[in-house]
Amino acid sequence: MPLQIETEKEFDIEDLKHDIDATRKTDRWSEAPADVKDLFHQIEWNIIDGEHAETPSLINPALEKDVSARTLIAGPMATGIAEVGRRFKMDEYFLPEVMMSAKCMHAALAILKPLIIAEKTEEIGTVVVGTVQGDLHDIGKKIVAMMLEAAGFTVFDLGVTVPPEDFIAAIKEHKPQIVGFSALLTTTMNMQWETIKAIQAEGLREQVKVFVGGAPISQGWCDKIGADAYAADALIAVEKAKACVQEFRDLKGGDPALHAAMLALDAERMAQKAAVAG
Ligand code: B1M
Repeated sequence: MPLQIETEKEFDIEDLKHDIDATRKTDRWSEAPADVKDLFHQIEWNIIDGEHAETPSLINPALEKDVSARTLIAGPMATGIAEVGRRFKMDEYFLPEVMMSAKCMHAALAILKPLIIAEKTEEIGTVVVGTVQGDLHDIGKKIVAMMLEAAGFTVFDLGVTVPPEDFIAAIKEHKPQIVGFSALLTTTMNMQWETIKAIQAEGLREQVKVFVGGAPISQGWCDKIGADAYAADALIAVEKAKACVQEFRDLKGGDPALHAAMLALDAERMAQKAAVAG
């Protein structure tokens, strides 16, 4: 069976045509009190409009109304940045607008991070995370890192565009049970695999469990590259990380057949490269 390498999750083009206003009819915050609902709409639009200087003046009042940091992240912040992504994909937004929206997300996360981390009550393990080499996206990885910390992990966040050798150095230095790679681009997801191979070549693969995540990543990709766990979002990452430290040996390192096919494909690619190089 030929190996299918997925490059992107499927989008329905009809869905992408709909502005967030169209979904307003469904009244997404219907369970919230009217004043909170209004704030949620403002936070969502603050992110879509990229008005980062105003972000704290919306986040703080929401917290004062006893809205939790987690609700803000999973609610209006998530829907706001998702709409930015949709507009970018439909060429309604360009890079400068996306950068302004990312600044709003960072401004909000700076306020929310200490509140999330204050939830930490126990010490259950160590995790090293980073966004793989070539990739600058870090909003989702920061959320994953702070949720892991709240759950009791000590987290070493290596930042963005992290080369394999930096992951290797961090594994040697911090001796984590888990190392996590985030990738948001179809062009950088392969760096997750390159990093696993580098860790393996260094003789460290047996010492760590490898977690992968990011918008284009899937369980199928995780299985092919021989990673141990895929998490679609921060909460799943936390659940799997907790299970991992409790049942360390049970995570499986991908699907053996798919991984073997991937290795064969890689060997073929390397042979072709070598032939071209002379
Ligand atoms: Co970029 N970008 N971007 N961008 N950007 C995407 C990813 C894109 C899908 C937009 C689109 O076309 N709709 C598209 C990728 C398309 C593709 O690869 N097929 C894209 C592109 C093309 C680009 C550039 C190439 C644009 C250009 O230059 N022409 C460029 C690349 C730069 C680079 O990295 N080398 C670029 C740049 C940027 C900005 C710098 C402007 C900015 C990033 C700022 C920053 O992060 N500091 C940006 C942004 C903001 C986005 C979108 C709009 C939003 C990403 C985001 O923060 N989402 C994004 C659109 C989208 O994703 N739909 C897009 C919110 C966040 C909470 O979700 O990151 O998915 P996410 O994280 C989730 C899960 O994925 C998971 O948990 C998180 C929380 O629930 N998760 C993990 C993530 N990491 C995990 C790790 C784990 C486990 C779970 O374990 C280790």
